Amino acid sequence: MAGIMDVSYDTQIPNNIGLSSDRRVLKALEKWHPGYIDWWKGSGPDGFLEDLVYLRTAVSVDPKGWAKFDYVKMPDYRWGILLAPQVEGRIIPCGQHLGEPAWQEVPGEYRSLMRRLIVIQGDTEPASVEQQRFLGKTAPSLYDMRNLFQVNVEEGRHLWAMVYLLQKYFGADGREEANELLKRQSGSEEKPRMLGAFNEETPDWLSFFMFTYFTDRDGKMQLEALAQSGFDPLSRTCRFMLTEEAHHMFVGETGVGRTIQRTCEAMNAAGITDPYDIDKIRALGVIDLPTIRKKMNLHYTLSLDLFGREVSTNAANAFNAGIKGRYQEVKIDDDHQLQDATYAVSEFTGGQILVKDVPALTAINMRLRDDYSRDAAGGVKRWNAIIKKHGIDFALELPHEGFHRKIGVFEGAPITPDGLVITSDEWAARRDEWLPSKADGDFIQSLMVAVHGPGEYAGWIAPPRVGIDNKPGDYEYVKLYMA
Ligand code: BYC
Ligand code: FE
Ligand code: FE
Repeated sequence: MAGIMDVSYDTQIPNNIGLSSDRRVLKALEKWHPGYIDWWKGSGPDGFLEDLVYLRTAVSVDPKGWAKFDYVKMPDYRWGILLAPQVEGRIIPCGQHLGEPAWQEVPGEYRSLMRRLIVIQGDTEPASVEQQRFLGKTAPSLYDMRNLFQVNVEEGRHLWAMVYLLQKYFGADGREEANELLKRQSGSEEKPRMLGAFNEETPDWLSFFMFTYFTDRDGKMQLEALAQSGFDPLSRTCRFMLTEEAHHMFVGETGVGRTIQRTCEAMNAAGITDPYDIDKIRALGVIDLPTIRKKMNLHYTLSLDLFGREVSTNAANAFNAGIKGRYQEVKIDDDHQLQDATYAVSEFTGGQILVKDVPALTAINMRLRDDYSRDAAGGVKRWNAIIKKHGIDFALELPHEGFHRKIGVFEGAPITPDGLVITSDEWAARRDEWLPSKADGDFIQSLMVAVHGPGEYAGWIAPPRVGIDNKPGDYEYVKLYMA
């Protein structure tokens, strides 16, 4: 029997929002659909349009079992509109409307602020697919290839999620924004994506894993903040997206972990104890730990920039309006309006790093970023445990907030990963100690060879401990189409 949590497949667009009886929105989405498919074919995974990929598709929004797995050609994937169930009597959890019933329509006064946040969120989703476009060709295994494509189709679905909100609640300008989301392109000179990190390259698989660990985690935190929105359809949309996001970060954490593990195993087998004996380690066909650290430094700092400025009136306005909450807003024990509260924020003045208390309302971005850093530290600890288990004297540590920043108080500041202020000349001279150099990139690129045998893995990465959907080690996660 179909329940309220079930997804209906009676229209071209699977949904749990009764789309078949909302003709206006159904029509608008059906009109947008061909452009989306064109975008997928032209900007999504390069090649692989005919291959059968073992993907999960949502059949319910019940957290206990929402997915089914099956072989699908990616252009035939059923991208749908899925909202978490409405919570009876939900109230606005923060800001000046605290305690009022959550909005089911967009209040006129907040329309443009709300639209802007939805557009920014929507823009990142296709951007990430574009950034990962060429990775399928060098997948280190069919297992990894399938995970890449799973992440890609779900980021595509996240675009649908935002486009639904634009089409349903924002009329003509929403429709216009929905079309624009298919026109901007990651890395484009004329029409780039909106946020910095989404115009960077994802040139190799270690970058992909770092991206899904660090940048998808920004996605998690921003979605958590939007899940607290007083605009209930946005909240429900983001709550379901978060259940998908967990897998993206799993792919990142285990991908980096397996890379580290393989490096440590190879070092042990060759009797190499010095992690800085880079030439010898690279000769084993694995990625040395210092280079892995540089990749981590890069992706973590690019992701910190995604939280915006430490002190932001935009963020204060969004919180005060009840459009965006804090991480786990309803569990925080305070007035949820931040009338007198303060929050500690770093400043960089006269070449010195100082910490200052500012009104908490203006430090909403900073607080979310701090929650992010705590969340991101968990996996780093688990990566270090792998290194330790192999008896190698090396540890990863997230760099100082002032290192390599392009947004906020530390923009362009010459600060080391340890938080030391140095001269700009010294920073430039030492850059390649801390961030991937051209030579590092070339070396990693040299390891990026496709491995297509079921159960086989490229030499630089360890196999996963368990399969997807409990499948055995030699499962054929992608059935490659031979033209
Ligand atoms: N790049 O007051 P501020 C994801 C702009 S990831 C370029 O601090 P605000 C995903 C800013 O727009 C999550 N520009 O800004 C992950 C503002 O411009 P205006 C994506 C930037 O608004 C992996 C000005 O600088 N979702 O889902 O407080 C794979 C002043 O800054 C940047 C969201 O981000 C930047 N990094 O904070 C797939 C949620 N940072 O207004 C998907 C929605 C700032 O002066 N977005 N600027 O012209 C927001 O909540 C906020 O807009 C931001 C920025 C947190 C991004
Ligand atoms: Fe996403
Ligand atoms: Fe994601």
